[in-house]
Amino acid sequence: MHRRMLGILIPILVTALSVSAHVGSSDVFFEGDAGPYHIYVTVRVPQVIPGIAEIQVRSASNDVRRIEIVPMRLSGAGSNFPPTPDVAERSKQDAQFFTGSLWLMESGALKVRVSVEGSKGKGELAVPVPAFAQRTLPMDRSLGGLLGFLMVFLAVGLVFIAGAASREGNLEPGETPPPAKTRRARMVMAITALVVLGILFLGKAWWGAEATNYKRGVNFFKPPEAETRLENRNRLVISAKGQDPEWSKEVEMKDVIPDHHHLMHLFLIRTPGMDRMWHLHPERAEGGAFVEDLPNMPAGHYQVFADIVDKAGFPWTLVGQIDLPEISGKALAGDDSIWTGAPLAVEANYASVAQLADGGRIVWERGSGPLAANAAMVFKFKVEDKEGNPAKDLEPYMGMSGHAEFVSSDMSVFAHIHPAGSASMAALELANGVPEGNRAITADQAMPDGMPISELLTSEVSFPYGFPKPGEYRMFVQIKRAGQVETGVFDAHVQ
Ligand SMILES: [Cu+2]
Repeated sequence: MHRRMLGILIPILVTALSVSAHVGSSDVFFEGDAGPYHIYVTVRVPQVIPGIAEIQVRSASNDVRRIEIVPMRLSGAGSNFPPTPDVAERSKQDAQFFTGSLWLMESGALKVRVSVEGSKGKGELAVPVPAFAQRTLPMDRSLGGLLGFLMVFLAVGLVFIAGAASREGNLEPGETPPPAKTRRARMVMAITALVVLGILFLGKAWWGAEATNYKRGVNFFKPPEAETRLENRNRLVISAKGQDPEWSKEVEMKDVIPDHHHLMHLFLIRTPGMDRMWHLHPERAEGGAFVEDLPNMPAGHYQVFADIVDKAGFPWTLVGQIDLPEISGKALAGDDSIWTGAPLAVEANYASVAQLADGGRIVWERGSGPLAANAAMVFKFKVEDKEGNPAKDLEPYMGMSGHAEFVSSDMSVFAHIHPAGSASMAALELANGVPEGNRAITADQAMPDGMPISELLTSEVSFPYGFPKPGEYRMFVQIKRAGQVETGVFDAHVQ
């Protein structure tokens, strides 16, 4: 019995680990402004669809009276006609904390619209939620047994009821049924049994078709494979292959939309050890593949994560691996960046300070105490110049004050996070109706790259996020100072 249970549990664990839209990190973390109110939103996405999403909203100020939440499609039909919103419940212990549960009825690119009411009037925003079934729930054994027993009981009962009705239906009390009636009753019972068996058979076929459909949905949303090959010594060609054969028809590379300035954000991490990381931006070639002329790279085994956003606003991370020979390539340029340092596998560095190439440093204000899995947190980083003063030379990097990649040591978690949270910026813009021409960044964060930012950016950058499970993680925090992209790396042990 125990061994059989284990047999059921292990496949569930395996499938639960492989989820897309980031990798292994399906919950949504968000920070932003609903009109005059600064709020933090966490959406715990259900493992099965239809399923219940748990929504948590924290207001930064104490002047919020009421918060309403409602799920909608991210874009297209249905995105402008919300159903009646639910009122989020205010916590009794903490007046700035609100929670609610929402049914998500379909998979795909959804959003949760959050409407805030308080002493400064009304405000509203939408948080993109990529909803997808991550696994098939097995039926509980005792429930299965009970339902099976009820089915047999009902089926057999029906046959006997039909027989009894035809045999004794119009008898006087106490009268014995004549043999002709008994014979007819047997006929009726046989026919009823056939009909019941027919219904059961059709029911099983229907159940099977539904289950197959559902399983296909689960496969559809698994992270697509990044198929990579090297051409002409340093040209990396990346194409995508879904784990479901229909995937490539639904998600066409020619239709992916730009996400903070680029159609694809490609991360190459040398494994094991994660001692080198490249953040590159391949161009789309004819036929839909992406190509990147690689910079100088040492030979090694590389983990590939490539972020794209499909036309509906659903974020996908293509996942792959490639063995590369030593590459002498082009110089890094534009938004591309590299980090080199000590390997995680050999010496995890739990320091909260990361040295930068120019003598400056990034300090993680992590507070004390262990880091817990599944807790929504705000990761705050202070940037200092080489004198130890708050850096005054931060610039927007691809439209934002910072970018962070959270990667687990076994590569089962990869999340590319921004100050606004874990949603892709393209989806955030779609969800909030930012016009096409202004797609690079959300309206309230519009900061053209290259402009001096002393007035716009402070020396701090923060990211709302939560580790999805215990383990060792490496966090790459990327900022831009005086025209130069710099990466600070922090290791975290999560319990
Ligand atoms: Cu980014």
